[in-house]
Amino acid sequence: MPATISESFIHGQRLMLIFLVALCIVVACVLSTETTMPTQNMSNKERAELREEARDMFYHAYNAYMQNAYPADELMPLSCKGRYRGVTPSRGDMDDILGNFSMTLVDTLDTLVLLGDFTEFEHAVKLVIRDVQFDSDIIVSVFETNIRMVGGLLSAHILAEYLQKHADTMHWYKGELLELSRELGYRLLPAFNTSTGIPHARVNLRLGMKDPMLKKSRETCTACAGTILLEFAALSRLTGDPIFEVRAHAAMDALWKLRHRGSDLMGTVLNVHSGDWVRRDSGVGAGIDSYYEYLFKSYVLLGDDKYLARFNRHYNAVMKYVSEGPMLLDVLMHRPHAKSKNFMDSLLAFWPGLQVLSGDLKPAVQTHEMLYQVMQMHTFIPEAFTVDFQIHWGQHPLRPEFIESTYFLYRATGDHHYLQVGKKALKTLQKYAKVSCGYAAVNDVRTGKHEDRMDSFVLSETIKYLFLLFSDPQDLIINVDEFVFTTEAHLLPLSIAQLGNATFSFRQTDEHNVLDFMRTCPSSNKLFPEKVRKPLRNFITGSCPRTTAGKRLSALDFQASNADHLRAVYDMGITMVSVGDRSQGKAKSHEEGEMGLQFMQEMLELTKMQSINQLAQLQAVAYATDEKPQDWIALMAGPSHFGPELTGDQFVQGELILAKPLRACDETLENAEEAKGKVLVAERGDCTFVSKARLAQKVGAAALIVCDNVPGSSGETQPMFAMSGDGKDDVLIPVVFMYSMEFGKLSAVMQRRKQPLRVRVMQMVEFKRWQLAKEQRLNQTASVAQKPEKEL
Ligand code: DMJ
Repeated sequence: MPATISESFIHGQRLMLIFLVALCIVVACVLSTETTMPTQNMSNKERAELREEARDMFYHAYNAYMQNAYPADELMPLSCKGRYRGVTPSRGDMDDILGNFSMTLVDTLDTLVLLGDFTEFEHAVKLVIRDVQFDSDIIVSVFETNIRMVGGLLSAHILAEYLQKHADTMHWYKGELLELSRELGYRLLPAFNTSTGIPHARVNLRLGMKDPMLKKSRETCTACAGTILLEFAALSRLTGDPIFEVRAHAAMDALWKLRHRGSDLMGTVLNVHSGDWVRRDSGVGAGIDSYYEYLFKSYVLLGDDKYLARFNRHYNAVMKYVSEGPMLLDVLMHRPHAKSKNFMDSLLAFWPGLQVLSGDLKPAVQTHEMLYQVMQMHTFIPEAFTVDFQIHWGQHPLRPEFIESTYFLYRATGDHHYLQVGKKALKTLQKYAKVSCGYAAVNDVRTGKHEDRMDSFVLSETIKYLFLLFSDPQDLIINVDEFVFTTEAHLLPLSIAQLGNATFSFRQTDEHNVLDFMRTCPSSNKLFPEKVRKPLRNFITGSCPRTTAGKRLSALDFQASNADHLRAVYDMGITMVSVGDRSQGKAKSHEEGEMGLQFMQEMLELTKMQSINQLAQLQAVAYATDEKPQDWIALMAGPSHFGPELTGDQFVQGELILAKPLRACDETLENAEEAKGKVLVAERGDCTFVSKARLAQKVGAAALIVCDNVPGSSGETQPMFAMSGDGKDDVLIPVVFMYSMEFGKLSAVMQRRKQPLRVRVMQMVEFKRWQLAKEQRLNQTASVAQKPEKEL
């Protein structure tokens, strides 16, 4: 039976009700029983063995690189040779990380010190000084060159001086690595000559921006522009040349101005000249991740309060709009109530680690747990996965983010669960990624097929975090709590702040508002700045204020942007999750559990109002059957961020036709002629939503419906989302998305009919209004005729 609009709307309400009732049951259960999760403790012996196994992993990969690839940037572990820019076949944009500057060795230097291998460190530093040069006619990524090369050189310089002082070694060293990093910094600077101060994404190491290939350079990502400050501030403070820090602060200031003033969210891609957003999707993963990380860590490293205030503003926004229970789903910065994607990317796995550092432990634990489930399900965390943990993109380049978060969670909690998680990650790498010549990326986690690729972060981050996880801090050669880890896990000492900053005077800015501190966790001014910048673990324990019993939070007062409210709600045993989510909250105490029940009651009331909002975003694909041609039935569909928005009484009506081939990714369609003026259906996959839309438009279709390619998916059980575009404004036909179950209904009707099926694409709320108006008209007619009321 096809669901009518009222049915599906009511069904949606019912699901919400079931969800809320289920939560109430969860709350009720914890009022009577206290459940504990058994954690298998790990013996010191086993932990030490795992540490040694991590060390062996390091040398297996490092020796493979040094013996078969050096001085290349990367090792190709399957062909067991080096990857050189311009020599090895190009992989397109991906190769922008390569500058023929021995990237893997530079990126790895500080790991050698952490492992206590001073001999090899000294040897490697000598090699870098002898071999690495930057005067190449090569275009590189500013972001990657900064985090891997500048960061690697700086960290190695700092540690070389540290060893001179504390280990009585390397007395020959005279700051050559710092000189190299200064030179590289100068080569990156031309990228900052933009009207906004936000750097270009790429620069030519020799020609700066004068390379003709860079003439059209316009777009960069938020993370690309916002992940410069730690390295550039260190560079300025160590060399005494303020230019680097000045430029990096200016870029951060310019980015901050581009936030959406209503939501406090940022997009992911922008135009460096105009400051216009090109992609307004906003999450915590790809394209934006380390921007948030650098706001927080810039505060920790430099002690400048404005970065904490900014971080807090964004953090509140993320927790309000992006975070849904353990999930983190992109929204649009200017329409934050609409999800813009129904999948998450693996880069967001760094977020729990950042939450730990900022003191918000509970959501960190939850998201980490969700990621662990994904990992257990697919062996590795795939590059992208859906809300029901299906694979969206199956690649896995041995990324560090999940292990990084595991490390910080272990340091914060001491919970051996995280050691077990780390063990699982380590053994998985050994079993599925280790090859005779290093560690190979996984091309698809479903097949386990390898790729001829070992990114430099495997040595500089993935294995480093594993080694740290299984090491006792007191056994390490340096006190890691005196350092900030950059996004590439390079170590920058907190003492850098004491070197002073010649670049700007400290000032109170309007955005530096006491409220920003109070609304977030940690929330006490007293904690800052000394304790934050001391041992990291000290500012995690007990730093978050909790709503005290007695001051009950009512659902009407509840604001999802208020971190204290969120925590109070968690403490009542309520986890804010989407329908279908498996996680659950656990009340802190009996009283708080009761408050949770009351809160849920109020939420039921508010839900009615929220449904109205959700309905406004929804699109409809409506049709009438042969049997009842007057009775239109609407199936729910999702909107797109490209193409015209159908509002008010606007709609597009036409015959339904399936694209041939169904994916509609080719130059044209086999049935292009037939598709003219009709509502075309194309299946999701193989190419972007917007390219299908362009093809539909090209063949003259009146509208496009993209149907999902995941069997069994439905808007009744998973959040509807809006399809992302690519920032261009050239699609002029409406485009909507239907999950498989809803489209299945349409396709069944289509197949039953002998005649073509005509559909109407419109806003769901308008459909609802249209139906109500029809009902009212019929009612009036019925009452005028004084006939008994009939079901319509
Ligand atoms: C690393 O180069 C850095 O951690 C960066 O911030 C994100 N991507 C990779 C690892 O996945």
